[in-house]
Amino acid sequence: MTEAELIQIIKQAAKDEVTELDLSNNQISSLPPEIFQLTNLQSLNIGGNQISSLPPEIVQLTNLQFLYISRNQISSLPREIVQLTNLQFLYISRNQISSLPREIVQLTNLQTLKISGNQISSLPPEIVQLTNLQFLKISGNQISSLPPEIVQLTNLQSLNIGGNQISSLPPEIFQLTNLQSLNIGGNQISSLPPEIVQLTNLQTLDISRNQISSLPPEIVQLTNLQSLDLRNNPVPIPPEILGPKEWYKNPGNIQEILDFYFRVQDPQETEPLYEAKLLIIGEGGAGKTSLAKKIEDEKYQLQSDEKSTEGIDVIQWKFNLDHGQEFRVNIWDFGGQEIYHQTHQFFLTSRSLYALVADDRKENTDFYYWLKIVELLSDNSPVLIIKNEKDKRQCEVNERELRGEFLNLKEFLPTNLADNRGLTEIKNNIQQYIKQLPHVGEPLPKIWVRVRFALENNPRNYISFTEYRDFCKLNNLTDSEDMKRLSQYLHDLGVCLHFQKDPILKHYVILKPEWGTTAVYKVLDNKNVVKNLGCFTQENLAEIWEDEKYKDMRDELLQLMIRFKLCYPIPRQYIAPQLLDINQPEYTWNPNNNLILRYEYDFLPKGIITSFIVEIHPWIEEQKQVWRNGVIINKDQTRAEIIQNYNQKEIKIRLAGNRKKDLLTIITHELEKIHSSFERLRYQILVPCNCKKCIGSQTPHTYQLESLRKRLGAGRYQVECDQSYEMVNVRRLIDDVNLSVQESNRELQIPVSPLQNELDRDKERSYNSVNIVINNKLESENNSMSESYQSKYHQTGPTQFVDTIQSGGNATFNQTNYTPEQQQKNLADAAAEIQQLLNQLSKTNPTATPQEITNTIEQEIKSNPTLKDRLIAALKAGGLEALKTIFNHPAFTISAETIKGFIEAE
Ligand SMILES: Nc1nc2c(ncn2[C@@H]2O[C@H](COP(=O)(O)OP(=O)(O)O)[C@@H](O)[C@H]2O)c(=O)[nH]1
Ligand SMILES: [Mg+2]
Repeated sequence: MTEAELIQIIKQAAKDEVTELDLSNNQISSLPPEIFQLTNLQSLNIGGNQISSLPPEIVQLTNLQFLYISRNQISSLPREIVQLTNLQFLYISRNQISSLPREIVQLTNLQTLKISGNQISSLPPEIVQLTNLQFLKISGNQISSLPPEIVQLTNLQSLNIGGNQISSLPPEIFQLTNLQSLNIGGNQISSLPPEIVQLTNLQTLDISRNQISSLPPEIVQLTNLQSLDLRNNPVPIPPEILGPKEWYKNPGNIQEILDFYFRVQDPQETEPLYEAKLLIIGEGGAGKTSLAKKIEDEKYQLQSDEKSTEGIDVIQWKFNLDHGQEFRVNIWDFGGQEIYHQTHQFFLTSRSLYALVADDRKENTDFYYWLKIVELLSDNSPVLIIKNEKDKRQCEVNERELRGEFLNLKEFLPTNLADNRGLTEIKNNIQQYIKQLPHVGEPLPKIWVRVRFALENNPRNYISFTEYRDFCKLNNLTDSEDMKRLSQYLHDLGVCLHFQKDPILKHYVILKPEWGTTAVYKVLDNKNVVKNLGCFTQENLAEIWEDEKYKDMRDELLQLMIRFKLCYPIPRQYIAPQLLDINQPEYTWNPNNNLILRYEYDFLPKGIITSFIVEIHPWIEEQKQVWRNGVIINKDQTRAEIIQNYNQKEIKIRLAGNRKKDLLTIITHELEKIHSSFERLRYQILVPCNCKKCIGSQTPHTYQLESLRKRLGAGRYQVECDQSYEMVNVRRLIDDVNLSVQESNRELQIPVSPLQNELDRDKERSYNSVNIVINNKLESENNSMSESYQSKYHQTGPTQFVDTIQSGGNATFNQTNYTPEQQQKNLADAAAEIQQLLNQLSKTNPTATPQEITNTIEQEIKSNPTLKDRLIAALKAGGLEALKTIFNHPAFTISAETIKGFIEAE
């Protein structure tokens, strides 16, 4: 905004005698004196500008109640500000203020004071006299202690002192009984005093990023507490339970956190689990299988024609710890084929030890790839490099260079497996490093360990969830929530597979993950499937999985493939995109008026484009324009071309047609979902220039999205094009590609676009068309009425509708589109929509109260006439029982009676 424009606005405001003025985010660097004549102002927002000082004349705005000056460059407040005694809300966050004037005490009406992100090292003691304060936020400063007098702020409801240098809390703080929210994350607090119990109104407590190693038992008495963030503290609670690593996501379920913690506090109740994974990786033929076998048994004879490993083999190796306890190592031996790379993200887990076997006979092309992928997926787990010198040949590895780049590289160990040279050293090192893995040996509930032991000694490849429940009961684990928690924990540890959210797979606990993966890879390794460029049929599967151990589980194995994003259905067959033709098919493309976006990766793991193809498959042009490195999608007269160039480490997107922006949003959303499964994936999004010269060009100048955002954040609203030297508007560049939402917020956003819903529905429909009929055994396993009712409708996806054919226990596949009675379809469709809504809720707001959930559903019913009609139909056909089925969700309990009330009211 130019100075003249600003003065114009102020003049107008004076004329209109406005009481509110919003001048935020306008690149204003100083306030013109005219503004201080707007004495009617009650609210002034000048946030997000480049104002470096606030003139004393501000005092003239005596009616101000709300003053927002956050995100400027103000280094000190004028003393006069304290005369604005009508102020109730004062926001001065993210400036460069190093101290507050003592006289601030005069602002006796202040209710909200936010001064986070400044350089304040101590609070004036007088602040405690602001007894009307309800919200106080002083996070991100350099405060090392709070005055005991803080107790006087009796009206405080929310106190945020996160990100300071506070090492202990004054006991007086616990007398602030009106506190509902307390954030002390990111300090140096090492204990939480029992007095916390006095904060009976507390709803949210954030103590993440501190040094807390124990919790006072009293904390369970805080019955209003709904959210407890303990992430990044040395507490003996597995990170899976504490919650997702991303700070901006909600922490884990508080009940689970407290349950777990207090159970493990009782030594009678716990036992350490000494168990961890060793993953052996490297190229085919490097000697991985030989190494695994040699670790297990030194006398193992090398095989001259060792058949190369299919899928994954898991071998157990046990050794004794110093205090006699047995340590169990699960050695995972990976087949080296490239085709397996796509499932790595499911198995290369953190909290594991890695052994990368190097063999210098051939060029180690994949060597670097492996190190990168471990770095990417496994949260800096330690890696040992085993230099397999096969006889006397030297294995050259550039140690120094690799150590410089990969900080998780621990040791380089030479060996010759033929005569066991170096083997003892390797085993010693494995023991050393595996013992030190985080969370190894931490106490676990005794019953968990017992169930784990029982499962481990079960020779079967998989058991049904009902059998799993029986196992648990047999071992005194009776709480059904706890059963699920344990299977989740074991799944996270990589001990077994249990996809709790998958409508088919949730019915099984796969005790031997290698059984599942080997089966899956049998398909991808199959000669016919390879010859047919990834295309296969039910008949092929029946043949590939004819073995006894797979026969009864074909549906589930196929579902596992879909879960792993290894294939997608098209009418009468399936496509595994990794095996598609490498050559780009012929197609026409109109280069006029394209929207272009590029992803540039620091390191591009394999499998991103093929996963993307699976995700977007319903919209593939004629189900034909797809190849191993790219795809054309066609939706509502809009086409998009998405091509991966592996060597350039980039994915290029071009769109043509009417709804380019909408379609691009879907594409970026799907890509980002895939990216988020790689913990440390780094990439740039390149946004095309829209200046006169670049617009419509196939080779426009591009800007990094991230630097555009930074630019905006720093209040720079224009940027020069490198090709035309024209100045272009930064915000418009970002808006052009629909990426205006902050990266970190994108996750939190529910993708509400109708187009996204359409894709999700089309996907479900596509999986439905497979029309898998689950074995009858499933039906008999579900003992509760509503669950078995539900399983009919939820088999391959949340929107599944299946026409159940009693097929004598065998899986039958039926290619016809479903044509059952309309009533049932209504029920299935309504269930699908509701499940989707609930899944979304469970992700975005896992701690939603029952009231919040019902409100959301009520709104959805009101605003979605189709859903309403379906629900009415379902209610008519199936009564309350039908509603119970529809609203059955693992994360939430919803009262069907209440829902019935809504529907009837509508
Ligand atoms: N002479 C010799 N042969 C080895 C050594 N390590 C592995 N081999 C042989 O190399 C071949 C491939 O080994 P294997 O363990 O199957 O490799 P993988 O594909 O990485 O699992 C087999 O024939 C092994 O017997 C070694 O140290 N010395
Ligand atoms: Mg092998």
